[in-house]
Amino acid sequence: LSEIRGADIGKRAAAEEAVRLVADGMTLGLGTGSTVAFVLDALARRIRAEGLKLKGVPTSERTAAKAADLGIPLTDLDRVFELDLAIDGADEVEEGSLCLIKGHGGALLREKIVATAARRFVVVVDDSKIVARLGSHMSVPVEVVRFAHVATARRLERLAGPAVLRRGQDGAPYVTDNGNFIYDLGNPGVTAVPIPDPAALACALVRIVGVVESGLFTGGVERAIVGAADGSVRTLERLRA
Ligand code: A5P
Repeated sequence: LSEIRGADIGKRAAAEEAVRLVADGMTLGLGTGSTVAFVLDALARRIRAEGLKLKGVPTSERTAAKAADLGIPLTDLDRVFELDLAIDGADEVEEGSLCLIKGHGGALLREKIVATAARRFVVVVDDSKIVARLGSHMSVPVEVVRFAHVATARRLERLAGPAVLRRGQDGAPYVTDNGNFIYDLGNPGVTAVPIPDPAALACALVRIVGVVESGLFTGGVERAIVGAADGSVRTLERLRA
């Protein structure tokens, strides 16, 4: 198995396990990313096979488009205020606390709003995403309003080290579904400094004027379903805050 294929097998295995938690009549938060794409496929299969009546709230335009293509009925949080279950991917999952880094797919703000509206929040990942300490491999995405974003980035740098404006493949700044920019904080590929207190950093980040939200998710994850390259699945529970 190539490495990429192995990760895909793990993602699909985790996704299919998570979709077993879905019951008829549920309202669902639908995350964003390649692992969630497998969730949507599995959900569509269950809708077709079992005639489940479900409604999903997508966390991105990308997820909304794929769900609509697959025939998954959609709604929004202006109509449904509380969701039974949200399923989403992550970029890093800290073992024990189940704190997350999210947003490398650019959807962190809607993902956090949807996760917060859900009674149960389940994360699906392949095993490469599990770390002992958050920030071991990945930078922390922060969504920032465009107005005065360079000044906001300076404040981010004073708090947390290098802040790099995310760019698309065309070299232009990446713009989120909400019309904002993203700065990626820290340089884990080079410095790999784990975050000592993710909850404290998350609070400090959103106190900076101009910051909309950070990709640090601290608390609220019920379980992480982790798929391996051999197709096996294990479940991590939260052991500490
Ligand atoms: C989207 O903004 C992210 O939070 C995704 O959940 C994350 O990037 C995981 O994506 P993959 O499932 O593609 O790894």
